[in-house]
Amino acid sequence: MKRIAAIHDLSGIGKCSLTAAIPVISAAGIECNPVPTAVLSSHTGEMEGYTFLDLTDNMQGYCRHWKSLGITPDAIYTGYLGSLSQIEVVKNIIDDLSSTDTSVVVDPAMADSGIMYKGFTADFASAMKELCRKADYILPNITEACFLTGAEYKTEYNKQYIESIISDLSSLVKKGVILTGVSFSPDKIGCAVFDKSNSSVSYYFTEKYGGVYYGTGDLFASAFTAGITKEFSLNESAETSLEFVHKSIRETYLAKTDTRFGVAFENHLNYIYEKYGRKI
Ligand code: PXL
Repeated sequence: MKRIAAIHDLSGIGKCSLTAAIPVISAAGIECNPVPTAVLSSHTGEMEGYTFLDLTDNMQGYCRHWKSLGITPDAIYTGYLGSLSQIEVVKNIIDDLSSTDTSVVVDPAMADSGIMYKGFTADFASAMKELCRKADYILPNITEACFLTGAEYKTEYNKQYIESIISDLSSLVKKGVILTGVSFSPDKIGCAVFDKSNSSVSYYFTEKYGGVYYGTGDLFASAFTAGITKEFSLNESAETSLEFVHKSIRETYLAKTDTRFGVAFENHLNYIYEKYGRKI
């Protein structure tokens, strides 16, 4: 069985980070090995009074033990990181645990809707850019892409704007850039996929529902990393991830639940299993 090391926080409420990565990667028929970066009582968006236990000091020894067990992940997937020093630790872990066959996927989770998540600064974005240089694939949303490149954040834009951001990001990575949250019309949203092997940009869209849906970036990146690890193409992995997230958002939108608590992805894990689970 293939294995993915997922370097993320564990948030008790909100269905994001590890509570998204573990079920999605498992449904794909891949072992998910978590490297918890922090333990929070909930994610930090639109939530007050959450608890936060930083695990930076635990991470290096945790992964050194894996190394002593002869563990080499097929992919290393990083998401929300709680501090600048944690980025340095994650860079070392990638160097220690990966082989030439290990895919490195970095989701530079730090911002959305034009602003940084609570507690993050411009310094964090610079450090995250350095982490992106270790990646085969990165999956920023448009806000994160702007913080990484210095581009102006816009809510209305055209293909030229998107492709100029992608072009700036492409020098950071080895294989591809998946820019999420791309929308050229009020009723459609999706992603732009840059394949560095042939310099092509492909677009995928689904229906757009109003509202902010927490954890969907993590669900998308988890499904994407699973697809790549099962050796589906970059474009196929991105398209499946988008469809999976779309199904989960649609159900949540129709149920009118409090979106701070995450989307109803559980009922759509069968889609991931059908797409990826059967392939060795
Ligand atoms: O989904 C991204 C994410 C992950 N983990 C924590 C977060 C967020 C976004 O707000 O706060 C703790």
